[in-house]
Amino acid sequence: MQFIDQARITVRGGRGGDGIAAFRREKYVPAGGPSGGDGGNGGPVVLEADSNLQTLLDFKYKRLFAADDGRRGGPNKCTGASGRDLVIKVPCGTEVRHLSTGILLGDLIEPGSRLTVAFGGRGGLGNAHYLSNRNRAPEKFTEGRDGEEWPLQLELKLLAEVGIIGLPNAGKSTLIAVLSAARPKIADYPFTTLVPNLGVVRRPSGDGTVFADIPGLIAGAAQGAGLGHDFLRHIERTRLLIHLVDAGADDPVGDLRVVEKELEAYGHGLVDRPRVLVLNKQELVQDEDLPAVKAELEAESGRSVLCISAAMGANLDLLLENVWRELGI
Ligand SMILES: Nc1nc2c(ncn2[C@@H]2O[C@H](COP(=O)(O)OP(=O)(O)OP(=O)(O)O)[C@@H](O)[C@H]2O)c(=O)[nH]1
Ligand SMILES: [Mg+2]
Repeated sequence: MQFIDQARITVRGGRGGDGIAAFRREKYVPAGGPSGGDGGNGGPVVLEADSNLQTLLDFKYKRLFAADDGRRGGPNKCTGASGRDLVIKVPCGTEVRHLSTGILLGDLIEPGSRLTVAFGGRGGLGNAHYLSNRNRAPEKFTEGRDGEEWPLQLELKLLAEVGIIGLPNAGKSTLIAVLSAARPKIADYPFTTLVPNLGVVRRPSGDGTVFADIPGLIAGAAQGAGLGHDFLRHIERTRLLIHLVDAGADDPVGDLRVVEKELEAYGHGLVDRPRVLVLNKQELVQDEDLPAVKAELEAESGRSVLCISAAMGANLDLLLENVWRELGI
C-alpha cells in the first residue's frame, strides 16, 4: 500500500560574517597598514538520506532549519570561522521540491546521499583587501551576505507492509496506537477511522516496518458499502494482514465470516494473503470461556488464533513475533 507523506519546511543558509576595518599596531612598525580580516562564510543546509528514518513525521513540528552564521573577521587579517553545515536527516526516497514552483531539486534515494538545499552567504571583506597605492589606509570593508532561503516541499512515498483489518470498532486504531507512535482517533463507535492511519513499528533490529490501520470493513464492502471498498484496494499491496476480531462482540465467529467473505468477494488474491488472526479485547471474555471462543474461531478459519488485548497491552510481544516471522524478518 502506498501512501504519500509530505512536509513543508523552510531552509536558510547562514549569513556570512562581516569583514572588519582594523590597522596593524605593533611596536617598531610605524604605519602598519590595514589588517582587518574577512568574515567567514555562512553554513549551508544539507539534506542527507538516512535508512533509519521511515517517515517525515519529525518535520510536522519543526519547520525552519537555519544553519550557523559565519563569524566576523578579526584583526591581523584573521578570517572569521565559517558557519558549520546544518545536516538534516531525511528518510531514503525523499523527493525534494521547491514549494511554489514544484521544481524537483533532488531525490534522496541511496542511504548517505546528500543534497545542498541552501548555500550560506559569503563572508564580507576586511579592509586589508582594499589596500592600494592610492589609499594606504582604507577604512572600507564589506558586510557578509545573507544566506539563501528556500521553502521546500518534501515528499516520501511510503509502502505499508502490514494492514490491520476487521469490523468497525474491533480495536484496529487502538492496536496501531500501542504498537507505534501513530495517534489516530479512537472511540467506541463504528467508523471512527475514515482514512488509513500509518504507524512505524520498530523491529528488534531497530529498523521500522510500516503498519496501516484501515477503516472498518462491513458486509458488502467489496460492492462498495461503507468505507471498505477503497481501502480494500489499498491493502492489496500489503504483504501481511492482521485480522482483528472483537472478543466482546455478540458473535465473534459471525464477525470473522463477514470479513472473510468480503476479502473473498473482492478477489485480487486478498484471501490468500498471509494473515494473522487475532482475538482482541480478550479481557471482555471470562477466563474460563476464552478457550472455547478461541477454539470456535480456529475451527471456522482453520488458522491458529492469538488472543490479545490492545487496550491492556496483553500479548502484544507475541503478536509482533508472529508478524516478524510471517514477514520473514
Ligand atoms: N476492553 C477493550 N476495549 C478495547 C480494546 N481495544 C480497543 N478497545 C476499545 O474499542 C473501541 C474501538 O476502538 P478503535 O481502536 O477505535 O476501533 P477501530 O477498529 O479502529 O474502529 P473503526 O475505526 O471505527 O473501524 C474503543 O472504545 C477502544 O477503547 C481492548 O483490548 N479491550
Ligand atoms: Mg479506527
